[in-house]
Amino acid sequence: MSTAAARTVPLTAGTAPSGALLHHRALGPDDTGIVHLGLGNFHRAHQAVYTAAALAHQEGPWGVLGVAGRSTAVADALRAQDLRYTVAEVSPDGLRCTIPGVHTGALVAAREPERVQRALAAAGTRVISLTVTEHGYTYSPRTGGLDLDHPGVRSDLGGNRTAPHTALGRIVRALQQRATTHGAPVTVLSCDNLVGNGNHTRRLVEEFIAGLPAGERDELTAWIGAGNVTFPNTMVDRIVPATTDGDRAAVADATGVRDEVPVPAEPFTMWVLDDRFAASRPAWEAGGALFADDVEPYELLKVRLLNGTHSLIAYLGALDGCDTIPEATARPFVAEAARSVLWREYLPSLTVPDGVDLGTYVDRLFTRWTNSALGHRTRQVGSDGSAKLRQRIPEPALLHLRAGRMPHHLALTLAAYLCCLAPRAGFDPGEHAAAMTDPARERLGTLRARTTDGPSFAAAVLDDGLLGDELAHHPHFATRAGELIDLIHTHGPRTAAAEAPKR
Ligand code: CS2
Repeated sequence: MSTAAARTVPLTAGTAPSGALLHHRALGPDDTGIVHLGLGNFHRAHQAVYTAAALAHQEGPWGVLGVAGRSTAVADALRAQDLRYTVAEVSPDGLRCTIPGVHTGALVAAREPERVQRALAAAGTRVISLTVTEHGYTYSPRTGGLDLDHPGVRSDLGGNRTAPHTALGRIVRALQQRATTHGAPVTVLSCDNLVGNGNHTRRLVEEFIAGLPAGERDELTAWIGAGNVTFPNTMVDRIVPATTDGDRAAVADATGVRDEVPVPAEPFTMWVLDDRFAASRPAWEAGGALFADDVEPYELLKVRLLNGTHSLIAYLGALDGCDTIPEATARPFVAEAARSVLWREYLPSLTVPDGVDLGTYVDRLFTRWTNSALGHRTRQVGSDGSAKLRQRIPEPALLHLRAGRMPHHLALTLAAYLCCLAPRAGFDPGEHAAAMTDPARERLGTLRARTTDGPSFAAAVLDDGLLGDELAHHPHFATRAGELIDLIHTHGPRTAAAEAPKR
């Protein structure tokens, strides 16, 4: 639990950002050892910073080639800036600007797919890492397995080798290329908030391979099975909002240089990994990364206590008119609901890892959520709930339901999500809920239109597989969520939250 060592840029205009470079040797394309899928803010304020600390500690072939999926904006801006950008650590004490300086290229998969595939398959690439968000794994919420109905998956399995549309397709085609050419081993490193993210990625890769023609399938399966590819589990943590014009201006003020793509981030950062690398790795521990024998307890702690509670804060806050997470957490009814879901419903579903002091961890979560200088928005955390909630709600909810207890605040999380995304006619969830993006929005609207009240809507959503198969077999959970939906519609989120039993 630490931040990478870095210099602090004084908050005076005119300071050259090069004064804050975390890693000093200029890297070129030949230094690429990591190809990272997902060039978003999280990667640039997390793995890139740890890699910079590792390289500052010990030189090695660990430059990062960043690959955006479709969006060209970040990649083009980075190219125009010599692949440099600022990480602006935002806290109530001010701004601390650093430049990781670890990227060796920035590509866009949809625009230059051959270059991306070549890089993924290159013998010098020893790690393929990913931050493609929960949604980017193209898995079916119902089964947890590969979504064979996804148009991108269908196309990628249907022989689209050179320009795959999905992250899974890109990885599998590259593994095939590696297996049939140089055979150099590689680590596939998921850095997304999926429980058992390495195991889950491995399962999806295997399911993708199972869809290939027999000859290709068997050869690749044998090569992977021989230990040439590993899929370590990781727990990643750092709150990283989207960049605003205000961030660009603040960074320009602090450093004297205009950066089009700075990344605001909280000071806190944490990374816990399985040390199962097929072809070595950077010395990320130099940046504070922790290598543990069993990462799962850390993942559950983080995905449930932080991410799960975060979702409830975002949906209740948005429904109550809050633009930001700090604003929402400052509302007593939201903080109360957050404490209840965290202590009473998420916590009993996990084992706290040795060495983590729970009280300190939870206090720190609330401090992080109330970092108002950061301006993390409810619409950001609330977006893609259909992929996120599948990771957060079902297992803890089932644990309580099987023990004969109703997890009211997990039901409230689902209810608030559904009111944000598919409100009943005549109910205005507000601009922040309206701005949430979610691939399931249309589907939820259709289900809402087919049903008459909250309980029948919630039941239809669960039957549809939003939270997996099993929760649909507990109809009283849908009924409880549905009652809370109706309460939100008639009396608002405060009344609904007050209805749920207090801690
Ligand atoms: C958030 C996460 O958007 C979300 O769902 O809960 O992005 C959260 O900020 C990070 O996981 C913190 O590490």
